[in-house]
Amino acid sequence: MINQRRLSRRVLLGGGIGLAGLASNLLALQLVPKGAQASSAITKISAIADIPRTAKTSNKALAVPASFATLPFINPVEPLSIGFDPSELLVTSEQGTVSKLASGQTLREFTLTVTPKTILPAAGQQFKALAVNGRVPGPTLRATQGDHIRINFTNNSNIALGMNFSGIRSNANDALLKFVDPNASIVYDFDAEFFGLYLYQGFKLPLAENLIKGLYGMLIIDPPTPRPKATELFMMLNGFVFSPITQPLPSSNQLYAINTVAYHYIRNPITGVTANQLVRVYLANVTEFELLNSFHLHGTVFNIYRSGTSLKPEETDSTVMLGPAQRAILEFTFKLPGQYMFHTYQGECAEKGCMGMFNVQ
Ligand SMILES: [Cu+2]
Repeated sequence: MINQRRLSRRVLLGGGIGLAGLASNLLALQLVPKGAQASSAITKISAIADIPRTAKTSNKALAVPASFATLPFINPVEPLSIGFDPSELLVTSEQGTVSKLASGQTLREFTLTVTPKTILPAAGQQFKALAVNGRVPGPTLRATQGDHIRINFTNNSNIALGMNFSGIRSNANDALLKFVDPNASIVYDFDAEFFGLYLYQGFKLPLAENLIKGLYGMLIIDPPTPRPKATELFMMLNGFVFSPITQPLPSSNQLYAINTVAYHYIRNPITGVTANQLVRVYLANVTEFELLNSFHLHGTVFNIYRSGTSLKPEETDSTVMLGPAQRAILEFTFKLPGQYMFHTYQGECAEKGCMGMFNVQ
């Protein structure tokens, strides 16, 4: 108990102080009864992402620090009501159906289907999304450099749209030139030529509402020699606008999140991480309208691999800024057990949902 208290104080002192309100919120975290903290530890993380997980997440409503009660969008969302759980999205990736082409090259086939879906980024805040495979973000697709990727894409929405694969050298990327009609399908074929952290992103008209509709997901191309073993997490910084989009376009969103549901990882802190264990976050910014979004982590520093296209980190920091559609791989360890908050450094975005917590053992 003494250690716990001393650690909390240290995290408080070492954490970000630039955001008004966060320090006091963090202080309040120390006051949560131990039992409440334990009951909130529900997210199980597999050691590496491509090991099938047997752990299940609990969906029960969780206690949050008292001072968080005044924040907008803090009330819990029942994952079963929207058909996907951000605790699952955080740790789940797809390897595709694997076979060999006549050339001997590995073929990975994925299926992506766009369907209109009403989601709940916060309690009582319905949003009409275009979900990919029933979820926002769409599935994290994973291949290895040298593979051939085939994506069987079906548009079950009522508007024409196409999927773009950012950073891939292929004319499969001309989504704007190859809109897929409602209830029609197309096959995207391309090589996983260079390792990195990429995006797939839908295009439709009007262009101004592309990202907020939820038409996106990560495409990870792993290097031929895998990165070191780590606990791997997939986080997309996203946002939503509930009012109709009109000209002039808004300069901000009305709700922000990591993986769609505001404050999800505050109510459901990430567990399964121990001190001195390597954590790797695949981070992408798909926030529309803001010029920048960011990820800041308390109490440690991370190596930053921008776009995931290098095996050498470009910098080491506790904050990374990302423009729209930019990505980075972050690697870090926690020196000591305890609670570690993460959030965007854009204050408005943090106070409207873009925050979370690690409970490190
Ligand atoms: Cu902070």
